[in-house]
Amino acid sequence: MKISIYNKTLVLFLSLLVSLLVSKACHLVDRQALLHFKHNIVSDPSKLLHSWSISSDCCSAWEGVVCESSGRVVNVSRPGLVSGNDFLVDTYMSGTLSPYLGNLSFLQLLDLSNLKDLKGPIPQEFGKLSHLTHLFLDSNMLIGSIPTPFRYLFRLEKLYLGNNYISGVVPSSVFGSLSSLSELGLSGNRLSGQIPTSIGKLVLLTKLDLHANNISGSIPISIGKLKSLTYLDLSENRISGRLPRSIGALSQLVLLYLNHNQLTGSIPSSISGLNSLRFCQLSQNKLAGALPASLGQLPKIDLSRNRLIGQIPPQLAKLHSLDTLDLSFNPLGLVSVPSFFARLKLFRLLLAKTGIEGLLPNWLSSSSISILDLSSNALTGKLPHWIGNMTSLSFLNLSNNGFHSSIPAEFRNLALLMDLDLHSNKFSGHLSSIFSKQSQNPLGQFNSIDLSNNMFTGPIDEDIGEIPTMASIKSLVLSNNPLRGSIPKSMGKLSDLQVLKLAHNRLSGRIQSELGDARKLTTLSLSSNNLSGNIPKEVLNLKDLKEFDVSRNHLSGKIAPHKAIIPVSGFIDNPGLCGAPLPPCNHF
Ligand SMILES: *[C@@H]1O[C@H](CO)[C@@H](O)[C@H](O)[C@H]1NC(C)=O
Ligand SMILES: *[C@@H]1O[C@H](CO)[C@@H](O)[C@H](O)[C@H]1NC(C)=O
Ligand SMILES: *[C@@H]1O[C@H](CO)[C@@H](O)[C@H](O)[C@H]1NC(C)=O
Ligand SMILES: *[C@@H]1O[C@H](CO)[C@@H](O)[C@H](O)[C@H]1NC(C)=O
Ligand SMILES: *[C@@H]1O[C@H](CO)[C@@H](O)[C@H](O)[C@H]1NC(C)=O
Ligand SMILES: *[C@H]1O[C@@H](CO)[C@H](O)[C@@H](O)[C@@H]1NC(C)=O
Repeated sequence: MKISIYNKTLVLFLSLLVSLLVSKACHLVDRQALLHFKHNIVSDPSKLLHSWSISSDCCSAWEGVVCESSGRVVNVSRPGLVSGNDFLVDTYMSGTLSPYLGNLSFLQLLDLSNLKDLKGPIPQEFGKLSHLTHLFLDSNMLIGSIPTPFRYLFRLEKLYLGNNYISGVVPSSVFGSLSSLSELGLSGNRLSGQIPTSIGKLVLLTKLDLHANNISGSIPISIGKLKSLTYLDLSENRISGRLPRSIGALSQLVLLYLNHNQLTGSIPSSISGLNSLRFCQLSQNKLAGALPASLGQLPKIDLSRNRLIGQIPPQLAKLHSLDTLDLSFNPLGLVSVPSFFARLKLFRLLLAKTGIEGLLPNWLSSSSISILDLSSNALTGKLPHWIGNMTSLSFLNLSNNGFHSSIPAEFRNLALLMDLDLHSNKFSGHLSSIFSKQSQNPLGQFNSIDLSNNMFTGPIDEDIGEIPTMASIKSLVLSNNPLRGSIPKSMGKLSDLQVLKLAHNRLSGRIQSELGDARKLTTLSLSSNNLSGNIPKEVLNLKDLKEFDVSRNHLSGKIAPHKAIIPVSGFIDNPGLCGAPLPPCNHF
């Protein structure tokens, strides 16, 4: 008895010793498979596979290869993007995926993600990798369809094939059998067809990302069986039909993105059961009917660009955590903004084209809204003096309304305002209250201003280029006003200005050569004014100039040689102007 136990222990010890000694000696089949993979890689600029040499052992010497003690390869990890605590390696690898990789019968993890340039199809042979738990091939240039033999990957837990050119349908048989799957990422491909009903069998799924494909059909009712789902992104597809009531059963759901589809019908009331929901996007669909009375405790509600009608449910007033409400572009017929909004602590309020009429609601004066979009409504009357009390404003869009007044002096108090769009109203008077607003810090410097299609008479402030709040403006659009005066010389000092549109005004005087100092200008539109003199070569030769239009003025002289390709239409109707692309000067 004793001896026998001793013998057994000895045998065990010896076999352990042997296994330790021979461990890490790479199995020939695995070695062959990896070498064949390397063979099919035609470019490896960062030498990710440099250590994979014939003369060394694949288990002990090859970077990114991990074996188990018997010498079988279990993990292969050579992604193109590796981030550590304070480093980030980003590289690529060109080539195709060798079918030999299918011979790595003990493989658990294959990570060839983010290599950017892996081409060709995913080999059918990958269906033989029956031990595979993790497959990451995302962010490459892979084509073809998802191989049907994937249905044999019973142990697969995470499958990421996103950002490739994978086409075809999402095979029903695959979904039906991958019962261990917890994360599935197929976004940014060219997948079409429907989401198979069999998806309901993936009960362990926590993350499902199919966004940015060409998926059609409706959302299967069986989706309600995915009780562990926390992340569901089906946005940017062509999914139609109604939102199934069963979606309300996904009580773990934190993120629900269904925006940019063709969903119809009303939003099911069951959606109020999504108690964990924090991020929800249903915008850009064809959702109709009334707004849901409850959307859980969402901090952000974006139902913009749908076909929703009716009033805003008063229950909304109880959403103390609501910071964003976007109902823009729905035929809501709101008439007025409900006054209970005053009690919400909103950061962003977007109600463009929702049928609001009349005066700007008074309660706004005491709100701390930062982003306000009430554009494309039927607001009228004056811009009130109390607008200056909305000192938290950073973005204001009141375009496409019927405001008719000058800009009150108090507008100067909007110290944080960066983007202002007042186009297509009947605003009149000076511009100084806008341009020379107060601002203590760079946070309040203007980024964009659009005052086009109004009745502003100006003139444009002579010192516009020296006003601190204008120092980093990128886009200034003042077209279609009766602006008088000249184009200030100081505009050349707006060193970040990319877009300057002053067309259809009554500006006179010369185009100053100093305008050429605004080095970042890409678009310069001065058409239909009363400008005279020649076109300074400094302006014509602005390095980034893409769009240039000085037509319909009184400019004269020879057009200086320039690199930008400017069509004739950009110069026409200036009686004194000549030279390419207009007819040569000696014709005059
Ligand atoms: C292989 O990868 C899996 C999944 O990331 C991991 O859990 C496992 O620890 C790895 N095995 C070895 C031996 O590194
Ligand atoms: C999307 O699928 C439809 C057919 O369902 C097809 O006509 C269309 O070309 C596809 N679009 C893309 C971008 O693949
Ligand atoms: C705007 O602010 C001024 C100064 O703080 C205050 O006197 C005035 O009552 C406020 N107006 C409104 C409408 O809240
Ligand atoms: C303001 O809203 C209109 C639509 O109502 C839109 O076209 C415009 O781009 C918006 N302006 C800005 C600066 O976003
Ligand atoms: C156009 O400018 C000239 C001076 O350059 C001026 O005499 C003339 O009155 C202006 N015409 C209009 C319509 O403003
Ligand atoms: C496994 O891979 C296939 C290609 O898919 C090869 O044809 C086989 O020769 C290879 N088998 C071995 C044992 O290396």
